[in-house]
Amino acid sequence: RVKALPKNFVWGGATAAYQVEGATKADGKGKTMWDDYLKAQGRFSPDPASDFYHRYPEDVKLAHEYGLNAIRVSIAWTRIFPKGYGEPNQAGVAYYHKLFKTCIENGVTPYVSLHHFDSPKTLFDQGDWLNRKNIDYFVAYAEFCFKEFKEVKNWFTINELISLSLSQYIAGNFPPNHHFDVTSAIQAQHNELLAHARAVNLYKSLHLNGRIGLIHVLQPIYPITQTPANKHAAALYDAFINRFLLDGTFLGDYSDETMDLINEILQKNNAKLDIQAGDMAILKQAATQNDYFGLNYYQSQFIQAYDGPSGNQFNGTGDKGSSSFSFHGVGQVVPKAGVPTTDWDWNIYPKGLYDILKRIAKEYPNSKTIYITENGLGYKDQFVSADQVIDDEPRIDYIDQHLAALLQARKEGVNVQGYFVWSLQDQFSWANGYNKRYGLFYVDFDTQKRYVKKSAQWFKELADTM
Ligand code: BGP
Repeated sequence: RVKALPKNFVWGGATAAYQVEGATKADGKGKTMWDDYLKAQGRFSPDPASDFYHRYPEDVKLAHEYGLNAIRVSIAWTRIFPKGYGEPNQAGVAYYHKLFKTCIENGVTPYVSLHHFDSPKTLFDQGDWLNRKNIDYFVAYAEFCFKEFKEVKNWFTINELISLSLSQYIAGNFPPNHHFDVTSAIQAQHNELLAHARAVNLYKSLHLNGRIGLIHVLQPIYPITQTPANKHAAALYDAFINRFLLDGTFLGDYSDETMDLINEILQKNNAKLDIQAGDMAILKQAATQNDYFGLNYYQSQFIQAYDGPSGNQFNGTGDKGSSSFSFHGVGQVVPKAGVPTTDWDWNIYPKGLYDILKRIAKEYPNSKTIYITENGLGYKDQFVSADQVIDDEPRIDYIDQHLAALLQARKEGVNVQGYFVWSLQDQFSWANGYNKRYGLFYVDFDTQKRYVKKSAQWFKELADTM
């Protein structure tokens, strides 16, 4: 097991507004793209989630007591602008001032994202990120937050552009549930990159005393065997989910090699990408202005070449072995012997984190300082009794192995300065509901009581080594 943390390491827990706050109708909050969708689906409710809207003082205090010096939170766009634009909702503004104050008073530095999968319903109905006007609305919302929340010194624009676009338009497990709509998936990525870049350029021009970046989840893609066809499949899928976004963010340009791969995918799927005059200049200007990079890592994928029809099955229940993913002309996800998986079929592969950190440092030096902004294990934690600490040993193993990978990369010169576990407390998972738990603290969703897990105690022991 990892014995000690580096001095001054950022040691945090992560949350996202819609997954923890609950109170989806409180104090003038507007609907997100999820509210009506979840209701119609009838599987689970986003209320009260972890009731963080009311219980944040308790959670922040727990974070502090268990040695965390940082927390990731997101601002719910629709608490500030219920429709996504217009007049700010003062009750929402007041809530976030109180939250940030509580964090700062407890020595738990807030790292704040502006968009974490919770697009305003009004804007979602107008095309969400596929509508270029959405970019203007986002930048206006960002500008308001930058100027209003001066106490925030660490910003992230958007969380996981690829997960949003892939889940909305390829895998179909987020609204509007399109399957293999390749045009929308690539266009949403480009438009979100533009929104990010414009927000960064604006933030820098305001000369505020703080830092800004964005968050990508990266999934290293390995060919299942080293045949030329499998290697090419891996390169294609890597371009689609990692490289296009990394190039756009840190080169401010899609390299020729990246575009060759992307164009091959587009051509095979009768899809297209619209890049307008001036777009690339905006990306270019932002590429060197990011202060840091938030890297989320959960898993790697193993790919084999595939030319059959696209199709997928999403495992949103935790029934092991129920997922599949085949992308026409790109590749098919296959299991790799010897690589364990979670109940939701996510590969547990810490070496992937080491590999991706080394790659980022080498190929994208503009990423500057890296923080692991999410990593953790979805697990069916078992509550025994109120006086018994919840035993989540597999989570400790998972985090420990990934921390070891991080520290190894750091030893070899990669500038990683922090780690946020996903998640601080158990919370609502978008397409999985409530049985996929990630927290250091167990939440009884009926009573909203918090209980300590073994992983929280272990987190504290490590914090004490700093
Ligand atoms: C990331 C998201 C989080 C979180 C996490 C775990 O993609 O940024 O919001 O949910 O993954 O994913 P899931 O809840 O699907 O298990």
